[in-house]
Amino acid sequence: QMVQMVDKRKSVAKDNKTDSLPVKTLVQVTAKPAQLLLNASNIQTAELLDSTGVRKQGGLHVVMNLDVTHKPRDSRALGQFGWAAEVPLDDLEESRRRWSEGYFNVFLSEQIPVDRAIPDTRPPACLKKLVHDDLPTTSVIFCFVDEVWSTLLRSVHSVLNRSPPHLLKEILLVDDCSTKDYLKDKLDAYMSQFPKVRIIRLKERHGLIRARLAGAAEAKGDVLTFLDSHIECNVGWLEPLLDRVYLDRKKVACPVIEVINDKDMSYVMVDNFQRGIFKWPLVFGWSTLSDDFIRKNHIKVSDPIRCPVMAGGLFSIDRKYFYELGGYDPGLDVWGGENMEISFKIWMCGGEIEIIPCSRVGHIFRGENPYGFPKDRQKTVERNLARVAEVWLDEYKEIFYGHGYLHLLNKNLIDIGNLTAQVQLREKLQCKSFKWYVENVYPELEAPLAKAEGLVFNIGTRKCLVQEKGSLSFGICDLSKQSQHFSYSWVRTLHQNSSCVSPQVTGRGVALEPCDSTKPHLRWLHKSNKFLLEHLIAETHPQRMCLEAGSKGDTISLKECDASSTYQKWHFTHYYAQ
Ligand code: LR7
Ligand code: MN
Repeated sequence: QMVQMVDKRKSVAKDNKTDSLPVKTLVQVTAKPAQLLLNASNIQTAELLDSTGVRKQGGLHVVMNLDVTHKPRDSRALGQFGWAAEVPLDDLEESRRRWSEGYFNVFLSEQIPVDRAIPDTRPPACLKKLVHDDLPTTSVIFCFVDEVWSTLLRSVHSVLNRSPPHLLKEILLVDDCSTKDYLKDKLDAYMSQFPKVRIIRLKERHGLIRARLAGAAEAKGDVLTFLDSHIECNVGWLEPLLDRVYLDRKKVACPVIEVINDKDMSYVMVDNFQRGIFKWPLVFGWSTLSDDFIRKNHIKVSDPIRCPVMAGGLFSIDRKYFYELGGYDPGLDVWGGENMEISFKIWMCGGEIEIIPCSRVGHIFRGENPYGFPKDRQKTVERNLARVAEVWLDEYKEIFYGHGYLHLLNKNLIDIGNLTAQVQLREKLQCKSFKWYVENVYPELEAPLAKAEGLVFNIGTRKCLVQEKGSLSFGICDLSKQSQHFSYSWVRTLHQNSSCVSPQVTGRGVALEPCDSTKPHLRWLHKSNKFLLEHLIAETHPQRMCLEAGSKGDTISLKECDASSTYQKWHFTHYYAQ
């Protein structure tokens, strides 16, 4: 039976490292759930449940697995068992007024016990799964700014109540310079009853990225576990995460992130087989594994799922490994982009990111940030993303910029800060290329390096653009001639190799000059259905200027755009994106 207990999952190909691990003693996940049988119709009137959460009598309809806190549960308490709570009519006004304190139902949250039970949403197979008996310890790091009192407490209680004490080294609360009074003396006093909880106070607002780094610097556990400050850890959440790190210190383990409803505070189970992905321009999202993929790879609901990127807020990572990776880029400000940074870094520099279905944590998803940004929110996030793109995306960064971020290329207007240390780190760690990442970790990503390429056919002259000895002309279209191959890039340049088509300073001529993605005058607007090649700098001018072929098919120049002129219509052989 021992052999059967060894981790032999191969959720995605190439995950065979763990097979060779020696078999050590395996133990049951400590949060062996109490099976709670509830009578759905009786629950409103039920008195206290016994210490395991089991009610002894009654007609039993609903079967739920709840956690094993050894305290009686008041089944009448609001939100108990993760059920939806309702605001009494008389309090609607107040609950609406207080919404913006956290951008969720702060009023309701306050009425819900800080240590409520929630349904055990783990796939049934998890209950039989064993973990190693010599798991590493962890420091749990919560950083927060002006977090709502009740949710901060519920987050901490869920960790204290549902983590095996011998694995929980400490809980570090990093206060990112909150302004709320209750987060000062009152919080100190409250937390002083828990010897494992330590509060670290930052003297100035650092943002969540540097706040996490400050927490990590103080941590003494073998593993760092980062959590948002409005979560509820489910039963048995910790051991499966630590077990993955134990199996391979370069595995970074994320729980399944479930939903604590912002309106009624109910705990909602999420679908299985979801992985973290991104779309351009580096926008995080979830994607469900296809049935086909699940079948072909024999993936079971309890198997780890390899993720191209993590959501960001909730994960366990070996402490020393975190530092080997250089932690986060400390140049990232406040919020955003750090999940992309750490994800690319982990994969490209030899690690792996997994979602562990047997580990589940609820999170309040909010429509807005309940705290201010020291600088403009949009500018902060896009600056962070530009740093990540510059350091990690190689030639693919043009795709990022091409999706609405061309203005970030104007280094005179936007200062994304110094990247030397990050670039050096990538060299020192000998990380793989982004091309490798796309091909091996996230092959589903659509990442064509040009928007269009091939011959540039002019509809009026029926000839193709040619580059000869550094100048532009026309010729009979011939795919076999490299001199006729051009690309239309994501940064909107029309180029052949590193020579870009550029309007001349004087007159209306067009020439070639070395490409430089930061130069706005090298940008052209072209859509496959509009055919024009419009000079982008002209966008703001009263007269829009477009590339036009001379009617004899030998000259090329800039003319006022005229959508009816076939001499201004151009077509590439291949289009990869609109
Ligand atoms: O300046 C700040 N200082 C902080 O300490 C800003 C925030 N914070 C704290 C904040 O109090 C909270 O505890 O940092 C934590 C995360 O901030 P949220 O809850 O406002 O972020 P989020 O849940 O909206 O966003 C997700 O993306 C962020 C990008 O930077 C972080 O990675 C969050 O941790 C991350 N949250 C999750 O991954 C939970 C699941 C969300 C999804 C998908
Ligand atoms: Mn959050």
